[in-house]
Amino acid sequence: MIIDRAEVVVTSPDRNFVTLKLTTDDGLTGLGDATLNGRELSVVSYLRDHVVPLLLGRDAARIEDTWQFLYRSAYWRRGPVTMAAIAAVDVALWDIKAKAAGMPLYQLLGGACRSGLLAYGHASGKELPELFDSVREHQEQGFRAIRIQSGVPGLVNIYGIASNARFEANAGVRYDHEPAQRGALPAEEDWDSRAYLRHLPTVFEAVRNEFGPELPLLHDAHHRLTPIQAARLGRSLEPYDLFWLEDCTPAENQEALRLVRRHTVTPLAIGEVFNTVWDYQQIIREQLIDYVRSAVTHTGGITHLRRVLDFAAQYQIKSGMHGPTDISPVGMAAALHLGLAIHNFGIQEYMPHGAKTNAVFRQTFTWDNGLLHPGEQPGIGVDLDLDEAGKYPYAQAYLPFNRLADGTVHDW
Ligand code: GCO
Ligand code: MG
Repeated sequence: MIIDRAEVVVTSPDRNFVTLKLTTDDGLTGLGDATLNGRELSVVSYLRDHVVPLLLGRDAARIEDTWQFLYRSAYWRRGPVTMAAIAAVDVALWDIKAKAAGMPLYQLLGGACRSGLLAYGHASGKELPELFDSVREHQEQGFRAIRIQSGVPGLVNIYGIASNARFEANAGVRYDHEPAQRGALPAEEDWDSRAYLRHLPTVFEAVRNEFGPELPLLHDAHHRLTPIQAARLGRSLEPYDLFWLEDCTPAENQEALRLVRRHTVTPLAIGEVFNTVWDYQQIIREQLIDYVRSAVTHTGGITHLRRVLDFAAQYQIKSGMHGPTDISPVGMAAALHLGLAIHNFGIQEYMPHGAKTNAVFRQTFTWDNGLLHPGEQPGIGVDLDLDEAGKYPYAQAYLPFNRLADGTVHDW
């Protein structure tokens, strides 16, 4: 099992994806997702220019050693580009090892802890009727937990709201919410925290009145609030019994969450932009969160995210892995194997990909009665069709950014 080929494949079926494909001298192949939304080519360069030359000739069986070598020998540690590149290598090696063992990856990780993974989908609407329709559509698709994002009076373009117009202008595909847009410049969105804080509790009240008390509801504040605003939001949403409130503050200031926690019992989820266990050190040890949002793709792969989740488990903190459309089917498959095997699984975010993406990445996962399962094919269960991938060259795309009414740039 010597690595003798390493290819970095960039394809843009419905959006950009970066995939690492490793091939061993005995013909086994492994895939890893290295997609970093809006900054894809930096990871391509990191892999092609600096990592691929180090992989050729290495023993593919030595996953932990390769992880430590890539992390420690670079000297410049952590960061989204580095950790996405290491994640891609790590997942590709786990894929190869599981194929060599003739097992689906979750078996190699210790076997299933449950029959399937509870997943949540994204309902959104500018106004309540549109939002209610979106919730109903998700229930019809089988979702048993639903994220709620709503328009805010006075704001025109805001995070989390699906828009047909946007996708006609983009790839012609309507995802529930896909923020990155093709083009030479990032789109500008609007923000006003006071208007949002006034409006959101009324939305949750209306949704609870319409759909009853049982449906698990989630919400993403997308890093926009100050600690005291986040505390107020958490408290004002308590009557509506959220499954979680996500990214209430820009949590690279881990201490901010002490203040939020002091004021609210709404469960908190954080971490989709984190990439190592060090980003979680204080908030896990001090029990300032309830769910870890990191994706396998952005957190150093199966090897490192498992370490984060094992640390979290000591504090009854659960997984809530990031699963938007910018996590490729390869990254999603890795998440499903890990989620099935760990004891402290909480919930999996699930935004289905478009038809073109599914033709590039052929998958074995199943979606049944609100539960995801990675399937039984040896490895992670994804095959990359290089002919299909070749049809869709990279297209420049950016995530949007926010400005306040007076023109100040705000956290997006
Ligand atoms: C989520 C996320 C996404 C991100 C996107 C950025 O909770 O799913 O916040 O919507 O904005 O993944 O690339
Ligand atoms: Mg989020």
